[in-house]
Amino acid sequence: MTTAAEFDELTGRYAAFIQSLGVEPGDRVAVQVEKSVEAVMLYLACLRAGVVYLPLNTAYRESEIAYFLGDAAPKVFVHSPKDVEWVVPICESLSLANCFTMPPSRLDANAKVEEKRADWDTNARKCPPINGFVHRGDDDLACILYTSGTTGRSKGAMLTHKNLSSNALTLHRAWGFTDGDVLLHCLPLFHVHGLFVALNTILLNGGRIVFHSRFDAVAAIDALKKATVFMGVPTYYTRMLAEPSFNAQCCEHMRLFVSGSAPLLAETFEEFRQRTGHTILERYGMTETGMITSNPLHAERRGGTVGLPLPGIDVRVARDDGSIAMPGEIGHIQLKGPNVLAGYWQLPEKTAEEFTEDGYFKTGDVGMFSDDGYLSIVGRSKDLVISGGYNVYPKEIELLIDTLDGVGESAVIGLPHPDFGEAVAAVVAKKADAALEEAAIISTLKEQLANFKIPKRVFIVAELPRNTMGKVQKNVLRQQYGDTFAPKAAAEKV
Ligand code: MLC
Ligand code: AMP
Repeated sequence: MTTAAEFDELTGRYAAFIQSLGVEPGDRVAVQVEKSVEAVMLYLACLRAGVVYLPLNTAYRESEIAYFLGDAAPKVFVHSPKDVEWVVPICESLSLANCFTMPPSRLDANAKVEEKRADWDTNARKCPPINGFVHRGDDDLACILYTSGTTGRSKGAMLTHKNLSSNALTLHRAWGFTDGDVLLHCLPLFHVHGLFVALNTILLNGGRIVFHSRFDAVAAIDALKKATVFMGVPTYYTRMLAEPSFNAQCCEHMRLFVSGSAPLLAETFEEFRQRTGHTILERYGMTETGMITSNPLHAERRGGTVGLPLPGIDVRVARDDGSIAMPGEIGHIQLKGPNVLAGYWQLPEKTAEEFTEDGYFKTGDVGMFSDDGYLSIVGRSKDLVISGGYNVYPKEIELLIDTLDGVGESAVIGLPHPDFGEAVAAVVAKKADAALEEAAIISTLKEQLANFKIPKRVFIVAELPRNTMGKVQKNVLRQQYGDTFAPKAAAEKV
């Protein structure tokens, strides 16, 4: 167990170590490490030292990391010791001298000297802690989180201290955090959900955290008896429901279950209520904006909706011509508020494109308000697949598949999947006479892309369907391959 006093002291030491490396306010510290208490302390130490924290998904591969480090030009990179072999050459090529390792749990006394020399925690613990924190203003950058883009190029969302603090304060109030709350934390630490929504609210509460390094349904169910609040993506809920032993008794001490990052199916919402007596509270957000809407804590939590705009956030649904849609009318979801990002890192033009002329951020989600103000998301205007809560932009994968020998063109789509909600699949049109194999394409992609982006199936075809304008009809493909992962189809394939 780590106490609050230890946290205070150790984040002070980590912050002092950051300063000793010559990292100044505004400089970036990039981090790609497994989930651990030390990783949480590093995040907080960056905020205390006034530097910009840049977390990276542990699934990212060498070429992806090379891009992020090249783009963000951090002063420090903290990574997993298992990746040393490929990290060192990247850092050398970028003249990034301050590279440290952070293993999933603290180095034991028997660790080799060379491991300790590079180990972040071993070095940082030697520094006398800083007092307090380096003052930063509301509009100063706190974090950069990369999010993939429809063009295939990832963009760094620049989040300010105001973005983080306003959202944490709002959620803390909206979800009724109180003395004695204990959060069961199973989410990854490199995305908005696990890092800001879950951590910031419970830290603000001064509450305890039951900390799991990854989500495991059986372990999570067992830990619910020690917790009062749980947050997860819909896959966490379907996996818990798949455990026959999961019932109301397991949730006796629980006060609140929150779901987000991807659509919660109506059947999951209902089954959870029947099995546990708890109504999941669904909320909606984005990397660029933190949380936007939430179902209410005390009033009706309406399944199939993402609830009401959070206090202080102005959410509207706009028609194609920019005018405001009526309740019940589908349109583009846009918002304004203290939670909206400062812009994309070094991409002022891209930033401008994502805002309307009157300053509303365009989410790329399509939805509608009910008469009484509940928002429903009915689709996306952006070509995006959300798999197990991770965003996958088809363009990035298509660009890579199209470079492979024998490929004419490709279309990457999301298909309904019982575990991940949506799963990535690729339809590849081969060149005449080319011999393409699904397994070979998948294994080539695995070398270059994070595992959650790898298509679960690749279908090889002679040509892709097109409309009269010549545009590939992804809707036709989604229909054609729609039952690929349906339980029945999967059973037949075995
Ligand atoms: C893992 N795999 C996935 C996957 N996660 N495939 C598709 N989608 C995913 N999300 C694959 C791996 O590549 C591997 O394939 C196999 O599944 C097993 O890997 P694993 O690591 O053992 O999987 P597991 O631990 O079970 O992880 C699944 C998961 C995890 C659902 C628990 O993905 C997860 O924790 N997702 C949460 C994502 C999240 O935090 N999103 C928030 C974004 S913030 P193979 O072939 O190698 O065996 C955001 C804003 C907001 O969206 O509103 O919150
Ligand atoms: P990210 O870029 O990872 O932050 O993902 C943001 C996207 O996740 C949003 O634009 C939505 O498309 C989606 N999303 C988040 N929460 C929900 C939800 N509760 N229901 C449906 N989609 C959601």
